[in-house]
Amino acid sequence: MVNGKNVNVLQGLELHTRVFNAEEQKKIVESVYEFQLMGQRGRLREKTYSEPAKWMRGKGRVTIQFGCFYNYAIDKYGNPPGILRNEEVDPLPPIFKQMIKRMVRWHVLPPTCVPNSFIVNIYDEEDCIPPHIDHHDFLRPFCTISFLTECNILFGSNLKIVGPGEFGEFTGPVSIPLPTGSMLILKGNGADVAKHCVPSVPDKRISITFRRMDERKIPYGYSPDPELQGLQPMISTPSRNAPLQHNQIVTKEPSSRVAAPPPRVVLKPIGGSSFVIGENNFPPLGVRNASQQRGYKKNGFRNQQRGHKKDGFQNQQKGHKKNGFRS
Ligand SMILES: O=C(O)CCC(=O)C(=O)O
Repeated sequence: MVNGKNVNVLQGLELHTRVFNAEEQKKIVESVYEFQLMGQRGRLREKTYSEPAKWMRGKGRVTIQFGCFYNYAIDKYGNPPGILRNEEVDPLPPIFKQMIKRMVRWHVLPPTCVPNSFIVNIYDEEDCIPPHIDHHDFLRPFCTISFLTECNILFGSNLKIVGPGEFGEFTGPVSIPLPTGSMLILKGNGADVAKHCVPSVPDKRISITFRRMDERKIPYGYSPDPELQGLQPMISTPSRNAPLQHNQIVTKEPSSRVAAPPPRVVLKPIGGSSFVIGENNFPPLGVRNASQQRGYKKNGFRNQQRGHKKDGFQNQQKGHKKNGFRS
């Protein structure tokens, strides 16, 4: 109930699973760790990287912002939450632009709302994100992609903080699991009526939230990226599946109808259809060079790597092979 009326707070949410395969997830995660290291070494613009002091359990979420600087809360200069147009952050790196291209080509995001900014959230075990509605300095739809560890995201017009509030314990009417490699699209009521939050996560987790800035809020020093101009969805063949009639979020894995490659855009919750995607449409994400590999090992990411295995990369890999799901 919202203002005494029955409202479907899930309207507008879509969960697309297996948008990025295990190998791609690994490359993206490695890239995130490289940026984290650069941030720690002062090699990113000051506002790009933020690592709060770990003064309390569940309070240490690292953020890396590209495209614009989003001010989460009123700052010491009195700036309200929103995009700070005077601040500069680093531009979108290549691997993340490839991700954006895929979202548009696979009909996951419309060409009218191509993301031009994103925030990486690096959660340690027990970190959380409290209930919020994303600022309207960003257009709808926007999306968040999950890596390393599956967790739940809660939605509701009235999310409750349980206990003292600092510990990431929240409750809400709807809990949606976010599998690794999946992309959650937020628009409609799901973005604007419902709040969402991620309660304290069970293990290390990374999410990347891609958003398009409102034209009026674009930073003064920002130049549009030519690579992201004029992106168009791929021509698609409507499936013979009947459109889904429900208005609840539903997840499907890639269909086994098509021999190779299987469709990866798998869900359109309301009156949508699936798409059959042709071959060679998406080059593998991110080609790594030897020095990057060295950096990865040298910087202690091996431990993370073990974490990956524990968190199911290997299982996913087996799944991909079984289903012939390849780039
Ligand atoms: O970590 C997530 O999946 C959610 C991120 C989020 O809500 C945000 O960046 O505003």
